Amino acid sequence: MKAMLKKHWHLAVLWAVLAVVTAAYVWAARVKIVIEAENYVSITPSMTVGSDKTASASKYVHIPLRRPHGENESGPADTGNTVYKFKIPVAGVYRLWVRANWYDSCGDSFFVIVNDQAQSWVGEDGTYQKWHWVKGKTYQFSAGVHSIKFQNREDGAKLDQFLLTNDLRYVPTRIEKQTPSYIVRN
Ligand SMILES: [Ca+2]
Repeated sequence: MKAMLKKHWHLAVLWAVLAVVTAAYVWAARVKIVIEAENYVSITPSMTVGSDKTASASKYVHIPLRRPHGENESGPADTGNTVYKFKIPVAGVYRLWVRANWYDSCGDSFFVIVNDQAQSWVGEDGTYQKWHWVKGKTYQFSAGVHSIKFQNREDGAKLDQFLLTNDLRYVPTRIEKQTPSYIVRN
């Protein structure tokens, strides 16, 4: 055994090096982009900024409650929205997460419009009146600059932060740190 180890020690070294390189590559390819909702490129009413000490950086954006609060499927009263731009470093499938606070079951979602094209939505998860992370859909991104728009779908919906990650197993649980290096400001 000793003789065999002596003979093949270079294979063990090679294996160890390969393991480290592979781990480093997998780690480097993992991307998490976090943007504060109030750190938008543009904002269109009725989307507006609100203050709350329990929100990250004490600010959020929201579609204010209307009187009367929308309780039917008549559709949103306006196209109030915020737009964000960000840099995707590695092409792939990314999961959207939003840190949201919904008023009730008639105020618990946003339209999500990626690159002014695909319209989808996020929300309707059944948790109300508290900040929490809501799992969104997945989107295919090429490497480069992209945009995302959160648009009025129901009044009473608040957005604190959102997150995009190509680590599809990642589940955010608390306030995340904003990642300025991925944020495009124009
Ligand atoms: Ca915030």
